[in-house]
Amino acid sequence: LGSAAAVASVTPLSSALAAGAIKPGKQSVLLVIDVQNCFLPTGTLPVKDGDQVVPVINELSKKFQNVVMTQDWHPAGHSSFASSHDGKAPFETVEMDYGTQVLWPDHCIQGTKDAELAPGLDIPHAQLIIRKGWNSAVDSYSAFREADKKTMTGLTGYLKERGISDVYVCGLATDFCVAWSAIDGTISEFNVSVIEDASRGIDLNGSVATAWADMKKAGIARIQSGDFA
Ligand code: VGL
Ligand code: ZN
Repeated sequence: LGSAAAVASVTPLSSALAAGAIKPGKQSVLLVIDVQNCFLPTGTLPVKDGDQVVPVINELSKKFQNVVMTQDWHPAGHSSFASSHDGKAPFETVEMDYGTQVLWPDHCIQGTKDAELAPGLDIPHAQLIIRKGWNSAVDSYSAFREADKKTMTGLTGYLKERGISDVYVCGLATDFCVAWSAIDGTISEFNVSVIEDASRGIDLNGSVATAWADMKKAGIARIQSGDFA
């Protein structure tokens, strides 16, 4: 009958990262992006299967001492809303001072139920919730820096002051707030990884594939929740 040696001989060699290799320490943070009602399938800017990240992130968060979350947090009439631009529909674009802006349905309005964190999210030890997109004239996909590419949110300083060097990003949406946060994290000189199965994308015209290519170019590791010990 099958000996231990026979079993060992078929151990796969393919995985770049051994399952269970990552053990986050005090220099690591889990950055949970925009897991809010607005981005769940029943929200105002639904992300397909967005609700499926919730149990994955809950389990993952138990492996981190440090957890920071973000909340997309727009005033009514925000300039990223199609409803603020005459003749524009959601998912069209407009030119702003700071570049091309995708226009969205009204979403994540400050103080509304839609903007609340997903009710299933269970991360009592999260230490900071950073709200972004509150400037009515400037969007902020990134947790680190507004879309003008100049105005910092304060997250870089917070993490550096706490001695954190390794940032693990997950949440919604892979191709917008997750990717922009990850890339800005590398600009702030953190070691950044994105946890693919703890994230979901919106995918406008192939934007998920573009985001992964851009993140690869930036040196960001593409990992899975199963890569953690
Ligand atoms: C997001 C579009 C608009 C996101 C936020 O969280 O990815 N996307 N606002
Ligand atoms: Zn938004």
